[in-house]
Amino acid sequence: MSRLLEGKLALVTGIANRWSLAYAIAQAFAREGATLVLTYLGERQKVSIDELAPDLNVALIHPCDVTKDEELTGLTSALAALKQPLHAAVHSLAFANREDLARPFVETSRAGFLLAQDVSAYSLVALARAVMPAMPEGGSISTLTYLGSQRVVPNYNVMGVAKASLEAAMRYLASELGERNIRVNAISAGPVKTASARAIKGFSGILDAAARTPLRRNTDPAEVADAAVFLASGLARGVTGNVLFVDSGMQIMGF
Ligand code: IMJ
Repeated sequence: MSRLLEGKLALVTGIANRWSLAYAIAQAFAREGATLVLTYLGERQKVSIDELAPDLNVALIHPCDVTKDEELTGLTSALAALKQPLHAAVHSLAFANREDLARPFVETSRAGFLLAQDVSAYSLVALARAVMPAMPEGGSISTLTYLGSQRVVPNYNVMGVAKASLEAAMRYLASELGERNIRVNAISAGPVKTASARAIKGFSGILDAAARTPLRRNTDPAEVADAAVFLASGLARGVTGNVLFVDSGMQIMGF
């Protein structure tokens, strides 16, 4: 059986722990034959990644704080040192201050707003610029987004604005990088109980909405991961600038 990512090198950011969507994506990429470059933020994530990496097919584990320009140029250098073309990159990163996901949106501070934009949206632009030199043969950049970018989801608040910005950035990048045969897309995942979601008050109520989705179930990280495999693979060679919903169909419902 041939595998969809055989012989490809893929960068996966945002593995915080075994529940991360990025980890499900890394597992699916490895299953499909990809060699991986993983980035992490801070010592706690490094410990997690070192534990998970042996099951993947990892060529490099590299620190990367996307709010620091020098860490992104460091990533560019580390990719160049591998001396093999990069075919895919996955951006699976977001952060907002906890209090901005709990109090009224109108209370959002300037600093909190800018922090969410920096980590969750601008980082896609910065990451795209950092990986471009390693993609001489073209490639695929995918990011993770959420319905809260287009609709009001209780408490999503400043992250909803950041995801709207992320999706728009994805389209502008798709438009510009197309001439290099680099495709840029977003996957809009339904609610999944990751570390980023568990921290949210009322999250189990959100999961109960699964009963009203067309597929009558919650989103499985493996479903998101298989969509990421598709976008990174040649099967998606004509797909760029899209938001692909992997959400049991929740997005189409009006009640
Ligand atoms: C997050 C907040 C409110 C509602 C939410 C979420 N729903 C879902 C999420 C319904 C599914 C998770 N999600 C899609 C996110 O993008 C989460 C981002 C996030 C989470 C945290 C928690 C801990 C923290 N900062 C965060 N920043 C971003 O301190």
